[in-house]
Amino acid sequence: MRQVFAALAIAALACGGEQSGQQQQQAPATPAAQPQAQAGAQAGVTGTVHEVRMELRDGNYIYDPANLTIKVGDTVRWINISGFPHNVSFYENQIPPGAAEFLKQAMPNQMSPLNGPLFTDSLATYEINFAGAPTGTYGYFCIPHEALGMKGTLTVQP
Ligand SMILES: [Cu+2]
Repeated sequence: MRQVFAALAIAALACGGEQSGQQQQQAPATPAAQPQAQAGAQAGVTGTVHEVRMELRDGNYIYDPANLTIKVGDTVRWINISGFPHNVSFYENQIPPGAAEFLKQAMPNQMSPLNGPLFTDSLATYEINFAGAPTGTYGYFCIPHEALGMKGTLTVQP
């Protein structure tokens, strides 16, 4: 029975991987040897988390760091520090091919496609995992503060 469950779990992971992008998942060479580990970790997730502060500092609304480079499978965690409400919205015309479809699946609680929710609570966090994400540079902004220059980029590397 245990083997059946493991096989089902692996099949489910494989389906999810195919849906999230056309890039080949770099599956670790551990076929069915570690069913617990495979069930506990989403396919392609590196476990690396990068934090970006959303902040009003010296009169400027900023993401810090404004420009961040990550690897496919990393997680970005935005933190609501001050000057909120803030959010994370991606520019439809400043993201790589295929990224809009990826983000529509990967962004939690979107207000509308590519637009993350507004955060009004101190230290609220917003996380996006980039497993299966198209590589390239993603431009994004904060809806309340775009005109005040609150913008950032993520560069996703293989
Ligand atoms: Cu803002």
